[in-house]
Amino acid sequence: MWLASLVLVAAAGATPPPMSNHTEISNPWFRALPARLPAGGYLELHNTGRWLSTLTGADSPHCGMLMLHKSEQKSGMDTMSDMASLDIPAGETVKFAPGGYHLMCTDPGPTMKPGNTVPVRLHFSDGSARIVAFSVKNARGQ
Ligand SMILES: [Cu+2]
Repeated sequence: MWLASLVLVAAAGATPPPMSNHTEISNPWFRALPARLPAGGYLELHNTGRWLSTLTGADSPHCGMLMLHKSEQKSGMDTMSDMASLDIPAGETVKFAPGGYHLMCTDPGPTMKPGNTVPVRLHFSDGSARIVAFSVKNARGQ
């Protein structure tokens, strides 16, 4: 019995826990725009573990598509590109914010209205996932 527990503890030390378990999410929100324009999704991801966490995508029943995007300025132009994945190193925090990393919700459903809350499932590279409730705010982030 004692030996069996010891083996279990050793195994737990060697195998990283699911990424979704050591990635804390704070301040998740969508910026809803009029006329069903795409809504930007913002949040902070904090990796509380000793292992890398890699976000690979997101989906929501309230969005046609939900993509990982990065906005940046290139030679004075605003550009936006797809990201296949985003690493959150052990112990670090990655912020999604207007003008930078964002989730892009195309063809948002009628529930994407300020005051509502919509669920989003975040996917990690080890196959784990986490469902997060996003607050919907208006264009001014209120
Ligand atoms: Cu975008």
